[in-house]
Amino acid sequence: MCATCGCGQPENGTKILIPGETTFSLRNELEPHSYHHAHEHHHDDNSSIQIDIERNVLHENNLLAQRNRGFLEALNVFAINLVSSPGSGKTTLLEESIKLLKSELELAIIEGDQQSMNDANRIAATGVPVVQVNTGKGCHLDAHMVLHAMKKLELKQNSLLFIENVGNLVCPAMFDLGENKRVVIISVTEGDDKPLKYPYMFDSSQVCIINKIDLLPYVNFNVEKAREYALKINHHLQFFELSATTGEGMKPWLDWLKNQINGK
Ligand SMILES: Nc1nc2c(ncn2[C@@H]2O[C@H](COP(=O)(O)OP(=O)(O)O)[C@@H](O)[C@H]2O)c(=O)[nH]1
Ligand SMILES: [Mg+2]
Repeated sequence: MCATCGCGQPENGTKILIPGETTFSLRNELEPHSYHHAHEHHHDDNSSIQIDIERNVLHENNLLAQRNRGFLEALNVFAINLVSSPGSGKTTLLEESIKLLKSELELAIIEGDQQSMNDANRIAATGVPVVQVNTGKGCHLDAHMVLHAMKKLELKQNSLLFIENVGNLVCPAMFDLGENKRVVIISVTEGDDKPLKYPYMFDSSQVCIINKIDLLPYVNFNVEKAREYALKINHHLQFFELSATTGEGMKPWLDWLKNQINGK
């Protein structure tokens, strides 16, 4: 078990796949100081064991995230970590963004899901390089998985890397992947109180996309309230309101991406 969030131990059952190619599994980069280290210590109660394991898991992840950051910096690659609940439109936003950016920028994508190649196949259809990470029981990507996926992708210099995290507004908040920016997406079908219910995700992100605005006439979602709640959690958040399917509001998002890369 991953003691930080209670999901399956990330090293077990994680697979990295490329559409049309064979699978490979992960080794632990930082053996022997593995996730299981803490249970060798003596503790008086269970809560202190829990805290030690959590600290070790996150400490190990943070070390690898720093390594990823160095890897990305050396190649001058800008990395975006896309986080949201399942179904908010991450893959659709990626598909549409890729179509509009691929003539100008070198792109690469890492897709995270517990199972299936569905999203990698959708991205592969756009013609850009993609790897799928299946986390098995794991409910988030971690820096170790991303390191292997980046190596498998053979990232080009000066490119833009999108990482679509596993759909979950809780656990991915705790795992730094070494990204340059974290972008949280909420869709208008999810309710405008999500920032209050899942504050850590909004606190750890720099950008918040409100997606599916084409559905606003049909749902009870107050955009101003959603923004107000999110800003209560993190007053630095920058917002984009868009519809990945109709294309409304896509331009400011794409301009922001291009500015990030040019201004880096
Ligand atoms: N109406 C509407 N539907 C959308 C929009 N973006 C995504 N969807 C739909 O939402 C569903 C989930 O989208 P997907 O991209 O797979 O979400 P993910 O799980 O976050 O990757 C699909 O049926 C999409 O067609 C949007 O802007 N408007
Ligand atoms: Mg998806």
